[in-house]
Amino acid sequence: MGDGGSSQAVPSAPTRVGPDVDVATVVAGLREHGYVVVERFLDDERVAAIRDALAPVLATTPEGRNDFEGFATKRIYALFAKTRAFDDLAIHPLVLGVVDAILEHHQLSAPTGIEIGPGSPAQPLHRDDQIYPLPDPHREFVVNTMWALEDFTAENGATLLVPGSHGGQPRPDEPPIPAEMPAGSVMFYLGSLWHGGGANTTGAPRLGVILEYAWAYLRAQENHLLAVPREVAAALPPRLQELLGYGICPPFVGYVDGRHPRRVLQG
Ligand SMILES: O=C(O)CCC(=O)C(=O)O
Repeated sequence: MGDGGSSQAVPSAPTRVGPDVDVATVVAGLREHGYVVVERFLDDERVAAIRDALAPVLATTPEGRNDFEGFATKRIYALFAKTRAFDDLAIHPLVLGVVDAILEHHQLSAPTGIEIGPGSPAQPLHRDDQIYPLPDPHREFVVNTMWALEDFTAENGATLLVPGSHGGQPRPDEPPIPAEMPAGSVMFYLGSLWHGGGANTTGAPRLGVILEYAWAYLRAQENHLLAVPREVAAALPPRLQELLGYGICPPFVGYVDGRHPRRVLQG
């Protein structure tokens, strides 16, 4: 009897997992498919608390200025200046474990609330790593998380993505699929995955928050040092401070007057 080793199919990593998933399973799914949805990571109570915290912020947030932002879409920039609702999630062990595994040294790049308004058309498909003009193929240097603050459906603008389109490929021909997920889910996706916000054909907005991480040797999309007031940053957990720019990348990228930036923050 042969050992059958060469003919055995390698089991595919899942793209949908439950909230008790481990880091290795998410990383395997990301490497194979470019995205993984962790369903119901947050319970209903937490989702409601986040929505309550964001409601007054959204009330004063203008709609977008171009096709990419979406003329009927509101974007909450400077998120960590405006709410404490994501402090623990940005440094959750599952999130950091996954981002550590793919990026090693990283920082928050573009933490943004995204409320796609009724009637909004689909956002152009794009890759989050495209803003950095580096030739393909390259190592993954962006990992994003999309936190669903209500059920994401094909109708209300669930993020559209092309499974397996990561790794430095040109824009794929096949149509994207909607990443439908129940409220409280978080979707991890690689910066090289082709995706975009979906069209919202319903009468209600679709609210999600992206916490995007980028390789720490790159410039973060948002300048957190100016976006988040220093006294706010000083009260944050140390790991979150680092992710918001008060950290160094080995050996010493990001120093301030020869010292670790956290020492400057602490005065
Ligand atoms: O809102 C979404 O579902 C995705 C938005 C997005 O990809 C972006 O703005 O870069």
